[in-house]
Amino acid sequence: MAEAERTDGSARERTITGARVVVCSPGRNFVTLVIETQAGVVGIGDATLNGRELSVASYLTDHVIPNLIGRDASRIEDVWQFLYRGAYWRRGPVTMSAIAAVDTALWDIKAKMAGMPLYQLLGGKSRERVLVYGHANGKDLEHTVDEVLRYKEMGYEAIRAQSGVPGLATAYGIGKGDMYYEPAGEELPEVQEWDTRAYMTFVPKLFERLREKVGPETKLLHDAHHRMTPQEAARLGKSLEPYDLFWLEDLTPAENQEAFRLIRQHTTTPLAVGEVFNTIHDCRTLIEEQLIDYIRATVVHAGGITHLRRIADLAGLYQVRTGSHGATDLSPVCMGAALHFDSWVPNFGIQEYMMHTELTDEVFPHDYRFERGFMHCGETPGHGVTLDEKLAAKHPYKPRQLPVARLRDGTLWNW
Ligand code: GCO
Ligand code: MG
Repeated sequence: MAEAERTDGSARERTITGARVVVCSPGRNFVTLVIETQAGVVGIGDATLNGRELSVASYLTDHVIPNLIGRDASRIEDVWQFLYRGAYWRRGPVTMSAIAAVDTALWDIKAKMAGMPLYQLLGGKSRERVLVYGHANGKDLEHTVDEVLRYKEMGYEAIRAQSGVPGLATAYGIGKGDMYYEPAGEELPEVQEWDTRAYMTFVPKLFERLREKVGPETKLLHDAHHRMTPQEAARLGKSLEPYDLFWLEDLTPAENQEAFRLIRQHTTTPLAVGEVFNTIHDCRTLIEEQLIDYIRATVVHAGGITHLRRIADLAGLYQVRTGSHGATDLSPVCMGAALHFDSWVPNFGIQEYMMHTELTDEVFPHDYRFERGFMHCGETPGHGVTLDEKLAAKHPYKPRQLPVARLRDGTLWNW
């Protein structure tokens, strides 16, 4: 019998009877929250925070789950408010990822009980398919050009290009293998060298060549990964204007949102920010002053569907569009939920899509699919992603941390 059919919809049936955290490592670490109800309907949420997985797992197990047992799973908003306000200590990546996991699991349960795919509960589809961008990463300029052309062959209409920089041993975004990029490689952080000048001299050359090769149609994106000062960021944006980028991402850290005023005054290159944001407060000024074009907050790190929707609605007032983070360190559970969100959200821009490994896809069976540059969420009730716990148990947690960056003189910089 299907889960939805077992439910009689009464309050007793909706009671949360159990919840547990599953940490597994099918190629990389993932944290998943599983919530069970009296009716037997189960929902899951992603709680993965790259390099800090066990902190979220512990926050969930020690402080969140005891508060969930006995509650009505249908009261998503009230549970969200309880976990956010009720903790007294607000915001932060660990807390907000934990809240996101609960929120995603509860939306999954509600949609399953309603017998509907999640996008229907959000208000139905605003589009037929979800535009995604893939990652073309090369060790040098020529290799990156080849990779971009390879992604174009695969049907991508939007491609992010990252390249090794002459004179720098490592650069953000350059993976070891061919298809799968994963930055968290070592038990203790790998130290990578950084030189802004070398980078800023090189990047315009890369995009000049890329634009020549791909023509005017392909949407090209680039991630600067927080390395510039605001003034350098402004100059980089200006120097890339002739190559008509879809966006330039994370030019400078955004704890100080006002820093973007300077960048914005000097360049018309579209700006994207937000993968490390947890709440609407992290981007309020950026949005209200129209200092960015795309907000990259995501389901798992920004408090779940419930909170991401608030961010997107604020952004919509200012013609800022969504462009959610979708790296491999966000599990397929997050991707599934994000695709339902993307299918609904009126001010959708683009979705980042990095393929998970085959093993990850086996541990998290799902009904979303990629087709010639676009993703499609499925029609299964819920968000359409499940967890094979038996298989997950065969791939236990492995300690891994993200790299750090240092300038040539040894100064610690932003990775
Ligand atoms: C992106 C991101 C990622 C992050 C990673 C950190 O734009 O996809 O910058 O690659 O570096 O998610 O865990
Ligand atoms: Mg990024």
